[in-house]
Amino acid sequence: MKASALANANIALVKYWGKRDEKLILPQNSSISITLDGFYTHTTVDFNKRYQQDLLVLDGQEFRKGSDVYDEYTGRFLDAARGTAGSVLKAKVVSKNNFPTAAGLASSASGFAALAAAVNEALGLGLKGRKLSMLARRGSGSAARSVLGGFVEWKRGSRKNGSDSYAEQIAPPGHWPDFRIIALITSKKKKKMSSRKGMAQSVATSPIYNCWLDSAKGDLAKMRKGIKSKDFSLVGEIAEKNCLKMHAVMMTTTPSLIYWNPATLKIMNNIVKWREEGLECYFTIDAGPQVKIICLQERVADIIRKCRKIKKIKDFKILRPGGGAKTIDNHLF
Ligand code: 2P0
Repeated sequence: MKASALANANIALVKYWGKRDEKLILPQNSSISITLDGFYTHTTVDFNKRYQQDLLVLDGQEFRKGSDVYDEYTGRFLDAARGTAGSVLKAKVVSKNNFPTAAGLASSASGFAALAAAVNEALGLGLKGRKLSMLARRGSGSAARSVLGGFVEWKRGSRKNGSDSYAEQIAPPGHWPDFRIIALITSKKKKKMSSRKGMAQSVATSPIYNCWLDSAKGDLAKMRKGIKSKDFSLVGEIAEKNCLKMHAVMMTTTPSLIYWNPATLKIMNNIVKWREEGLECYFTIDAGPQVKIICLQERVADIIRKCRKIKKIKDFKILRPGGGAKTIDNHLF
Protein backbone atom coordinates (compact mmCIF):
# COMPACT_ATOMS: atom_id res chain seq x y z
CA MET A 1 0.00 0.00 0.00
CA LYS A 2 2.58 2.48 -1.18
CA ALA A 3 1.86 5.67 -3.09
CA SER A 4 3.62 8.94 -3.97
CA ALA A 5 2.46 12.43 -4.80
CA LEU A 6 3.71 15.88 -5.67
CA ALA A 7 2.10 19.11 -4.47
CA ASN A 8 2.96 22.75 -5.02
CA ALA A 9 3.20 25.46 -2.38
CA ASN A 10 0.69 28.30 -2.40
CA ILE A 11 0.85 31.94 -1.39
CA ALA A 12 -2.22 33.50 0.19
CA LEU A 13 -3.51 36.75 -1.34
CA VAL A 14 -6.12 36.97 1.44
CA LYS A 15 -4.60 35.34 4.50
CA TYR A 16 -5.70 32.71 7.02
CA TRP A 17 -4.68 33.62 10.56
CA GLY A 18 -6.70 31.97 13.32
CA LYS A 19 -8.84 28.91 13.90
CA ARG A 20 -12.40 28.43 15.09
CA ASP A 21 -11.65 24.76 15.82
CA GLU A 22 -8.10 23.64 16.65
CA LYS A 23 -8.69 19.90 16.32
CA LEU A 24 -10.55 19.88 13.02
CA ILE A 25 -8.49 22.83 11.71
CA LEU A 26 -11.38 25.12 10.86
CA PRO A 27 -10.48 28.74 10.11
CA GLN A 28 -11.93 31.95 11.51
CA ASN A 29 -12.16 33.38 7.98
CA SER A 30 -12.00 32.19 4.38
CA SER A 31 -8.73 32.72 2.51
CA ILE A 32 -7.67 32.98 -1.15
CA SER A 33 -4.35 31.85 -2.59
CA ILE A 34 -2.46 31.09 -5.73
CA THR A 35 -0.89 27.67 -6.18
CA LEU A 36 2.62 28.06 -7.57
CA ASP A 37 4.72 26.07 -9.96
CA GLY A 38 8.26 25.72 -8.63
CA PHE A 39 8.20 25.20 -4.86
CA TYR A 40 6.95 21.68 -4.27
CA THR A 41 6.95 18.66 -1.96
CA HIS A 42 7.45 15.07 -3.10
CA THR A 43 6.06 12.51 -0.65
CA THR A 44 5.87 8.74 -0.51
CA VAL A 45 3.72 6.92 2.05
CA ASP A 46 3.55 3.21 2.79
CA PHE A 47 0.95 1.63 5.11
CA ASN A 48 2.12 -1.80 6.10
CA LYS A 49 1.60 -4.25 8.96
CA ARG A 50 5.35 -4.72 9.32
CA TYR A 51 5.64 -1.19 10.79
CA GLN A 52 5.36 -1.13 14.61
CA GLN A 53 4.99 2.66 14.70
CA ASP A 54 4.70 5.58 12.29
CA LEU A 55 7.91 7.11 10.97
CA LEU A 56 8.34 10.41 9.14
CA VAL A 57 11.55 11.21 7.26
CA LEU A 58 11.42 14.88 6.30
CA ASP A 59 14.32 16.16 4.21
CA GLY A 60 16.46 13.32 5.62
CA GLN A 61 15.57 13.90 9.29
CA GLU A 62 13.60 11.24 11.20
CA PHE A 63 10.59 12.08 13.40
CA ARG A 64 8.63 9.62 15.58
CA LYS A 65 6.05 9.72 18.36
CA GLY A 66 7.34 12.07 21.06
CA SER A 67 8.64 14.75 18.66
CA ASP A 68 6.61 17.93 18.08
CA VAL A 69 6.63 17.50 14.30
CA TYR A 70 5.07 14.04 14.63
CA ASP A 71 2.74 14.64 17.60
CA GLU A 72 1.40 18.04 16.48
CA TYR A 73 1.24 17.47 12.73
CA THR A 74 1.93 14.15 10.95
CA GLY A 75 0.64 11.85 13.70
CA ARG A 76 -2.62 13.78 14.02
CA PHE A 77 -3.04 13.72 10.26
CA LEU A 78 -2.33 9.99 9.91
CA ASP A 79 -4.80 9.22 12.72
CA ALA A 80 -7.47 11.29 10.95
CA ALA A 81 -6.73 9.50 7.65
CA ARG A 82 -6.81 6.06 9.30
CA GLY A 83 -10.11 7.03 10.92
CA THR A 84 -11.59 7.92 7.52
CA ALA A 85 -10.31 4.67 5.97
CA GLY A 86 -11.10 2.41 8.94
CA SER A 87 -7.45 1.28 8.93
CA VAL A 88 -5.13 0.54 11.86
CA LEU A 89 -1.95 0.12 9.80
CA LYS A 90 1.11 2.18 10.75
CA ALA A 91 2.88 4.17 8.07
CA LYS A 92 6.28 5.23 6.84
CA VAL A 93 6.32 8.67 5.21
CA VAL A 94 9.30 10.08 3.32
CA SER A 95 8.99 13.68 2.19
CA LYS A 96 11.29 16.12 0.43
CA ASN A 97 10.89 19.85 -0.17
CA ASN A 98 12.81 21.66 -2.89
CA PHE A 99 12.82 24.85 -0.73
CA PRO A 100 13.67 25.76 2.91
CA THR A 101 11.29 24.12 5.43
CA ALA A 102 9.54 26.26 8.07
CA ALA A 103 10.94 29.60 6.89
CA GLY A 104 7.66 31.21 5.89
CA LEU A 105 7.43 29.51 2.52
CA ALA A 106 4.33 27.43 3.22
CA SER A 107 6.08 24.05 3.49
CA SER A 108 3.19 22.62 5.50
CA ALA A 109 0.82 23.52 2.65
CA SER A 110 2.63 21.57 -0.07
CA GLY A 111 3.65 18.94 2.50
CA PHE A 112 0.18 17.99 3.65
CA ALA A 113 -1.38 18.38 0.19
CA ALA A 114 1.19 15.87 -1.10
CA LEU A 115 0.69 13.58 1.90
CA ALA A 116 -3.12 13.72 1.55
CA ALA A 117 -2.91 12.86 -2.15
CA ALA A 118 -0.50 9.99 -1.45
CA VAL A 119 -2.57 8.65 1.50
CA ASN A 120 -5.75 8.90 -0.59
CA GLU A 121 -4.15 6.62 -3.18
CA ALA A 122 -2.42 4.25 -0.72
CA LEU A 123 -5.57 3.66 1.35
CA GLY A 124 -7.87 3.62 -1.69
CA LEU A 125 -10.06 6.39 -0.28
CA GLY A 126 -11.09 7.68 -3.73
CA LEU A 127 -11.37 11.30 -2.57
CA LYS A 128 -11.32 14.12 -5.14
CA GLY A 129 -11.48 17.93 -5.15
CA ARG A 130 -13.40 19.24 -2.13
CA LYS A 131 -13.21 15.97 -0.20
CA LEU A 132 -9.46 15.63 -0.75
CA SER A 133 -8.96 19.25 0.32
CA MET A 134 -10.82 18.47 3.55
CA LEU A 135 -8.45 15.58 4.26
CA ALA A 136 -5.40 17.81 3.58
CA ARG A 137 -6.92 20.43 5.90
CA ARG A 138 -6.60 17.97 8.80
CA GLY A 139 -2.81 18.17 8.38
CA SER A 140 -2.51 21.93 7.93
CA GLY A 141 -5.10 24.55 7.04
CA SER A 142 -3.21 26.07 4.13
CA ALA A 143 -2.72 22.56 2.66
CA ALA A 144 -6.43 22.48 1.77
CA ARG A 145 -5.65 25.17 -0.84
CA SER A 146 -2.60 23.38 -2.35
CA VAL A 147 -4.73 20.38 -3.33
CA LEU A 148 -6.09 22.50 -6.18
CA GLY A 149 -4.27 24.47 -8.87
CA GLY A 150 -4.53 28.11 -9.91
CA PHE A 151 -6.48 30.61 -7.80
CA VAL A 152 -8.18 28.89 -4.87
CA GLU A 153 -10.50 29.83 -2.03
CA TRP A 154 -10.59 27.85 1.22
CA LYS A 155 -14.05 28.43 2.64
CA ARG A 156 -14.49 29.06 6.33
CA GLY A 157 -17.75 27.14 6.44
CA SER A 158 -20.13 27.42 9.37
CA ARG A 159 -20.79 23.83 10.42
CA LYS A 160 -19.20 22.58 13.62
CA ASN A 161 -18.07 19.30 12.05
CA GLY A 162 -16.19 21.12 9.26
CA SER A 163 -18.12 19.46 6.43
CA ASP A 164 -18.46 22.82 4.62
CA SER A 165 -14.87 24.01 5.10
CA TYR A 166 -13.14 22.99 1.88
CA ALA A 167 -11.15 24.50 -0.97
CA GLU A 168 -12.64 25.45 -4.31
CA GLN A 169 -10.96 26.72 -7.47
CA ILE A 170 -11.77 30.32 -8.43
CA ALA A 171 -9.82 30.09 -11.71
CA PRO A 172 -7.40 27.53 -13.22
CA PRO A 173 -3.68 28.36 -13.73
CA GLY A 174 -4.28 29.07 -17.45
CA HIS A 175 -6.77 31.85 -16.60
CA TRP A 176 -3.93 34.29 -15.85
CA PRO A 177 -0.72 32.82 -17.31
CA ASP A 178 1.36 36.00 -16.94
CA PHE A 179 0.66 36.36 -13.20
CA ARG A 180 3.93 36.00 -11.25
CA ILE A 181 5.17 35.73 -7.68
CA ILE A 182 8.86 36.46 -7.11
CA ALA A 183 9.89 34.85 -3.81
CA LEU A 184 12.82 36.72 -2.24
CA ILE A 185 14.70 34.76 0.41
CA THR A 186 16.06 37.02 3.15
CA SER A 187 16.89 34.28 5.68
CA LYS A 188 17.17 30.50 5.61
CA LYS A 189 16.82 30.14 9.39
CA LYS A 190 13.98 28.15 10.91
CA LYS A 191 11.39 30.46 12.43
CA LYS A 192 11.06 30.68 16.21
CA MET A 193 7.29 30.45 16.46
CA SER A 194 5.14 28.11 14.37
CA SER A 195 2.11 29.55 12.60
CA ARG A 196 -0.08 27.14 14.55
CA LYS A 197 0.99 28.45 17.96
CA GLY A 198 1.23 32.04 16.76
CA MET A 199 -2.27 32.22 15.32
CA ALA A 200 -3.81 30.67 18.47
CA GLN A 201 -2.14 33.41 20.52
CA SER A 202 -3.41 36.07 18.12
CA VAL A 203 -7.02 34.86 18.45
CA ALA A 204 -6.66 34.87 22.24
CA THR A 205 -4.78 38.15 22.75
CA SER A 206 -4.73 40.57 19.81
CA PRO A 207 -7.03 43.53 20.62
CA ILE A 208 -7.58 44.08 16.89
CA TYR A 209 -8.44 40.47 16.02
CA ASN A 210 -12.13 41.23 15.41
CA CYS A 211 -11.24 44.17 13.12
CA TRP A 212 -9.14 41.72 11.10
CA LEU A 213 -12.10 39.37 10.71
CA ASP A 214 -14.47 42.20 9.78
CA SER A 215 -12.17 43.60 7.11
CA ALA A 216 -11.36 40.17 5.64
CA LYS A 217 -14.93 39.89 4.32
CA GLY A 218 -14.50 42.91 2.02
CA ASP A 219 -11.03 41.76 0.97
CA LEU A 220 -12.38 38.35 -0.06
CA ALA A 221 -15.14 39.84 -2.22
CA LYS A 222 -12.75 42.27 -3.94
CA MET A 223 -10.11 39.57 -4.43
CA ARG A 224 -12.58 37.17 -6.08
CA LYS A 225 -13.69 39.99 -8.40
CA GLY A 226 -10.10 41.05 -9.14
CA ILE A 227 -9.04 37.50 -10.03
CA LYS A 228 -12.06 36.79 -12.22
CA SER A 229 -11.71 40.07 -14.15
CA LYS A 230 -7.86 39.91 -14.14
CA ASP A 231 -7.70 43.37 -12.57
CA PHE A 232 -4.05 43.28 -11.53
CA SER A 233 -4.06 46.59 -9.61
CA LEU A 234 -7.04 45.49 -7.53
CA VAL A 235 -5.52 42.09 -6.74
CA GLY A 236 -2.15 43.65 -5.82
CA GLU A 237 -3.61 46.43 -3.66
CA ILE A 238 -5.92 44.12 -1.73
CA ALA A 239 -3.20 41.48 -1.24
CA GLU A 240 -0.67 44.01 0.10
CA LYS A 241 -3.16 45.66 2.47
CA ASN A 242 -4.46 42.30 3.68
CA CYS A 243 -0.91 41.18 4.44
CA LEU A 244 -0.23 44.36 6.43
CA LYS A 245 -3.43 43.89 8.41
CA MET A 246 -2.41 40.32 9.26
CA HIS A 247 1.01 41.54 10.40
CA ALA A 248 -0.70 44.23 12.51
CA VAL A 249 -2.59 41.39 14.24
CA MET A 250 0.66 39.45 14.67
CA MET A 251 2.49 42.44 16.12
CA THR A 252 -0.32 43.20 18.57
CA THR A 253 -0.38 39.60 19.82
CA THR A 254 1.03 38.80 23.29
CA PRO A 255 3.86 37.87 23.15
CA SER A 256 4.29 39.92 19.98
CA LEU A 257 5.01 38.13 16.72
CA ILE A 258 7.43 40.13 14.63
CA TYR A 259 8.53 38.05 11.67
CA TRP A 260 10.32 40.76 9.68
CA ASN A 261 14.06 41.36 9.56
CA PRO A 262 15.87 44.48 8.25
CA ALA A 263 15.94 43.04 4.71
CA THR A 264 12.19 42.45 4.79
CA LEU A 265 11.58 46.12 5.62
CA LYS A 266 14.07 47.38 3.07
CA ILE A 267 12.38 45.38 0.31
CA MET A 268 8.91 46.55 1.38
CA ASN A 269 10.02 50.19 1.23
CA ASN A 270 11.62 49.66 -2.16
CA ILE A 271 8.51 48.06 -3.62
CA VAL A 272 6.41 51.07 -2.58
CA LYS A 273 9.02 53.39 -4.16
CA TRP A 274 9.25 51.37 -7.39
CA ARG A 275 5.49 51.49 -7.67
CA GLU A 276 5.49 55.28 -7.25
CA GLU A 277 8.04 55.41 -10.07
CA GLY A 278 5.66 53.47 -12.34
CA LEU A 279 6.91 49.90 -11.90
CA GLU A 280 3.74 48.17 -10.78
CA CYS A 281 4.36 45.49 -8.16
CA TYR A 282 3.11 44.67 -4.66
CA PHE A 283 4.40 42.69 -1.70
CA THR A 284 3.00 39.96 0.48
CA ILE A 285 4.67 38.35 3.50
CA ASP A 286 3.65 35.29 5.52
CA ALA A 287 4.74 34.05 8.95
CA GLY A 288 8.40 34.59 8.20
CA PRO A 289 10.86 37.17 6.84
CA GLN A 290 10.64 36.30 3.13
CA VAL A 291 9.01 38.80 0.78
CA LYS A 292 6.92 37.67 -2.16
CA ILE A 293 6.56 40.22 -4.95
CA ILE A 294 3.30 40.10 -6.87
CA CYS A 295 3.69 41.25 -10.46
CA LEU A 296 2.99 40.49 -14.11
CA GLN A 297 5.52 38.76 -16.40
CA GLU A 298 6.22 41.98 -18.35
CA ARG A 299 7.67 43.59 -15.16
CA VAL A 300 9.81 40.65 -14.00
CA ALA A 301 13.06 41.65 -15.75
CA ASP A 302 12.98 45.23 -14.36
CA ILE A 303 12.15 44.01 -10.86
CA ILE A 304 14.93 41.39 -10.86
CA ARG A 305 17.43 44.01 -12.06
CA LYS A 306 16.50 46.20 -9.08
CA CYS A 307 16.49 43.29 -6.62
CA ARG A 308 20.03 42.28 -7.63
CA LYS A 309 21.22 45.61 -6.21
CA ILE A 310 19.83 44.74 -2.74
CA LYS A 311 22.68 42.81 -1.13
CA LYS A 312 20.55 41.48 1.71
CA ILE A 313 18.56 39.24 -0.67
CA LYS A 314 20.11 35.77 -0.37
CA ASP A 315 18.23 34.08 -3.19
CA PHE A 316 15.13 34.48 -5.34
CA LYS A 317 12.78 32.37 -7.41
CA ILE A 318 10.25 33.39 -10.04
CA LEU A 319 7.03 31.41 -9.70
CA ARG A 320 4.08 31.11 -12.08
CA PRO A 321 0.57 29.76 -11.50
CA GLY A 322 0.76 26.01 -10.92
CA GLY A 323 -1.42 22.93 -10.85
CA GLY A 324 -2.91 20.93 -8.00
CA ALA A 325 -1.57 17.91 -6.13
CA LYS A 326 -1.09 14.75 -8.20
CA THR A 327 0.01 11.18 -7.62
CA ILE A 328 3.16 9.95 -9.37
CA ASP A 329 4.91 6.59 -9.82
CA ASN A 330 8.30 7.78 -8.59
CA HIS A 331 8.65 6.46 -4.99
CA LEU A 332 11.21 7.86 -2.54
CA PHE A 333 11.82 4.45 -0.90
C1 2P0 B 1 -1.82 31.67 4.87
N1 2P0 B 1 -0.36 31.21 6.84
O1 2P0 B 1 -3.00 31.96 4.61
C2 2P0 B 1 -1.30 32.11 6.23
C3 2P0 B 1 -0.59 33.42 6.16
C4 2P0 B 1 0.77 31.92 7.37
C5 2P0 B 1 0.50 33.35 7.19
O2 2P0 B 1 -1.59 29.41 6.48
O3 2P0 B 1 -2.00 25.44 11.99
O4 2P0 B 1 0.75 26.22 8.48
O5 2P0 B 1 -1.20 24.04 10.11
O6 2P0 B 1 -3.39 25.23 9.95
O7 2P0 B 1 -1.56 26.36 7.44
C6 2P0 B 1 0.24 29.09 7.84
O8 2P0 B 1 -0.56 28.33 8.64
O9 2P0 B 1 -1.28 26.52 9.94
C7 2P0 B 1 -0.63 29.92 7.02
P1 2P0 B 1 -2.01 25.25 10.51
P2 2P0 B 1 -0.64 26.75 8.53
O10 2P0 B 1 -1.08 31.12 4.05
